[in-house]
Amino acid sequence: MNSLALINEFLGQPPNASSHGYQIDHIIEFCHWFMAALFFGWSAFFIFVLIRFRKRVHPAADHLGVRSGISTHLEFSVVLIEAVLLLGFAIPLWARRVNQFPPGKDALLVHVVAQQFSFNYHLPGPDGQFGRRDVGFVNNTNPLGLDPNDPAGKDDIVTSGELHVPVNRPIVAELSSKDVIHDYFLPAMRIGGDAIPGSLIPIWFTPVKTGSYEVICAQLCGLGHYGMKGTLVVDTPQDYQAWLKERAELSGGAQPAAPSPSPGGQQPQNKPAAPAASPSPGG
Ligand SMILES: [Cu+2]
Repeated sequence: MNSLALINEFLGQPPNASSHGYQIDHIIEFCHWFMAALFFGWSAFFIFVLIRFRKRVHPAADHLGVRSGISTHLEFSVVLIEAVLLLGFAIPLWARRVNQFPPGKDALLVHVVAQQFSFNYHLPGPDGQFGRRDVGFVNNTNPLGLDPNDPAGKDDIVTSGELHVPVNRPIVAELSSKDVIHDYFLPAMRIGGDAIPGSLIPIWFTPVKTGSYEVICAQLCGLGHYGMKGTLVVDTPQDYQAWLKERAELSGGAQPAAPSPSPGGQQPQNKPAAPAASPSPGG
């Protein structure tokens, strides 16, 4: 077992399954060894000071203090190492995540819509185009509010809880939320991002190992937060196509009966009607 696997196991991290994850593991690993060195270094210094300046040998206080420059050099080295970690590794790694998205054609785009307490997924289906969504169409059978009148949305795939992705292909997940702030976290992929109502936040990663991985919500989002888990299944391209086909058939069969909004701009039937007269507080 190498030191990386050792630290991972110690921290309870699942093994990395994404192309960039080893870089994050290296930073985590280095930080932990560095902190361990600081811990032992400062502990040894503390014990040294207790003995060296004990009262029996120094009955009167020495107000001049330390005259050697060694502590300054030590402090400066620690600051330097921390600056190199931050400026040389952490910030460039983060910048690559947020600035260098894979080109559109190579990547697979998935819309992830969080809600209390599950993650919904919206895929474009065989036509490669996402159908329009509107909050007015949201109901129990149409959790994402797909517009039933938009032809681009007819073949769209909407699923909840489990997402399949093909291996070795960049995945861009565009995060949003229907209610409160959630966080779409894929520990094995070493990536995560907040899902914020009213925002679209893209994250990307490339899975490099097939298998089944845990998806968790990493923001305390309500009473059911502890159970807000899902599964990311990384498939071979063949298995992924089979899953897509299966989902497309299921979605096609279960397409919500169009609650077509009438041309007059009336609310869809399923949406609770606004109260005619809301009691004004204190009125
Ligand atoms: Cu949540």
